[in-house]
Amino acid sequence: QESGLFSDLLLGPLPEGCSLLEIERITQNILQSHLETCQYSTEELKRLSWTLYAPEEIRSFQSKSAEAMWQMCANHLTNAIQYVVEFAKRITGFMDLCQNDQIILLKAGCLEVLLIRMCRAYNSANNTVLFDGKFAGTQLFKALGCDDLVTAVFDLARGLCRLQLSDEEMALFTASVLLSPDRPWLTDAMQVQRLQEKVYLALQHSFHQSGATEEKLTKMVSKLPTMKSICNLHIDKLEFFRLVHPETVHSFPPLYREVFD
Ligand code: CLR
Repeated sequence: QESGLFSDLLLGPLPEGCSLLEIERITQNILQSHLETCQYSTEELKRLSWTLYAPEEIRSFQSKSAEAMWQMCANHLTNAIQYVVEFAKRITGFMDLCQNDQIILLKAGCLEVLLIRMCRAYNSANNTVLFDGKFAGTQLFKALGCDDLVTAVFDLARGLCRLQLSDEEMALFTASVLLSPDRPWLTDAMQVQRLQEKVYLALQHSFHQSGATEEKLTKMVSKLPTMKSICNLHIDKLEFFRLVHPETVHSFPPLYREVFD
């Protein structure tokens, strides 16, 4: 475990006005916000994790129309996005941003946050994820006609799962992803950057305290490009689906359309 004066020196000075006390306050605020808005408690997920779909149920999902399956997934994603919005609102400092910037950060970051959160609801022992009350493998989503996207999402979940993030690490990581100052069209990117720096320090601090190595943080950060490409692939798939079924996309939840369409 690396700790003490050398690692403090390597981490560099804390930004102005960011004492250890403040870092601890930020950590508690973000951890609590995460726990209150993560949709399923760890115990609930554990209890559900062996509730699998039966073969005939899987077949019935597979024989749904693409429209019906897209609609169902869009509904579930929209529901999950609402929890991410609630998470953001509870982060100290987020509500101090202008409304324009709040919306930009949420639109740009909510799917990435969901992809990170997904690993809580993912079982790597059998490559399944919680979907509509039971655990489902990739084949259940066949009717979407997006096998490459679905496989990429599951692969990412498996990779993130391997890191065995604690709730505190996940809370701080999702918050720092949400508070990315490089999103296009931000009015006050500096204000976002100051917030993100503090969250990132809290994340580093959390790693040092738990005895985790810098390598874990590096691995987490190295997943970001994959997440970005999954977000882009999702936009592409939606665009193509809209060409074929414009009326279905029209009936997707307004929040889903506002974020992705
Ligand atoms: C992510 C973590 C959230 C709860 C949640 C809700 C909906 C789930 C999502 C999680 C994981 C990914 C998911 C999604 C519904 C459909 C989607 C299973 C568990 C799959 C990968 C299909 C995406 C297809 C697109 C074309 C819409 O707290």
